[in-house]
Amino acid sequence: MAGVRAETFKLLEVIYYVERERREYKVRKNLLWISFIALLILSVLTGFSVNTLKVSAVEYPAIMVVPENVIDENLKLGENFTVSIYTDYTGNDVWSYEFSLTYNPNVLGGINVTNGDLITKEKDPSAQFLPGDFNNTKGELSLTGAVFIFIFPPAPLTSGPGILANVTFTVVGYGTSDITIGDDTRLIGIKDGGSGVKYDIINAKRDFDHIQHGFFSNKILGDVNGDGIVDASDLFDLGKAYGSSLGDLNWNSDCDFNRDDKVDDLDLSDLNENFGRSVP
Ligand SMILES: [Ca+2]
Ligand SMILES: [Ca+2]
Repeated sequence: MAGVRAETFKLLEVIYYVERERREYKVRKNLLWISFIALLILSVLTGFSVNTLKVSAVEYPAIMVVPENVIDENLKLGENFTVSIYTDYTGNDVWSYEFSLTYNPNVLGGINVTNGDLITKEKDPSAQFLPGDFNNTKGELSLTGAVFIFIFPPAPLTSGPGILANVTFTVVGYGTSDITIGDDTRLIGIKDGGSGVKYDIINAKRDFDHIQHGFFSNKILGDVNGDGIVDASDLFDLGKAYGSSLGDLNWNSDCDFNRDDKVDDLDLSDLNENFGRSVP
């Protein structure tokens, strides 16, 4: 009898031990899950904040031509259009800007540059706009800028985003033109509320990947070689570049009518639609 009791007791002890182990395992497992989920949440949050930083203007300020692409076959000789030079910078230490542009003088002629809304007399009476000159033989707008004049610090400052300037072109030919922001382009700030040092918030030479150039085309979509007619020779060129992406050996930007850095069915369908058309 005593032996049976001892055996039962032993068995109970084993059951208790197993049960305790099971519970501890469960707790450990739960803990593991909790830390796993916490880690997951943390990584998602971290990833999210990294993504937010990437798109945040302050963290990645840019100077850009807006609109980036002016693609319009109706912009024929003598028609005008205007692009803005814009910054998405949201900091409040902006003191001055300067920029230059180059373009294809066979297609575009610069006719007017006016100050934007970033550095204006409304913001501070000391604002001065210094327009550059167009050289329509070379296709250049020389350094154009605006600045808050000051003698004693603190300097008047403003905050972005805003338009540096508006540039109006007239169409002088049939074809395409890059509208390229020059290396000497800068958005300039002054630290410590206008009492500190001047510094380049954006410097086109240093921060070339913070610059978005512009593009113009009045070619008929499909006219790869720009001879004013969409025909078999354009189809031949597109065939050679078909399936390529920017940077590929057979890449040809003239075949990328919708400017999405790929030559594919979308471009082929543009060519198809206009096949046989020519400039009047
Ligand atoms: Ca052609
Ligand atoms: Ca394309």
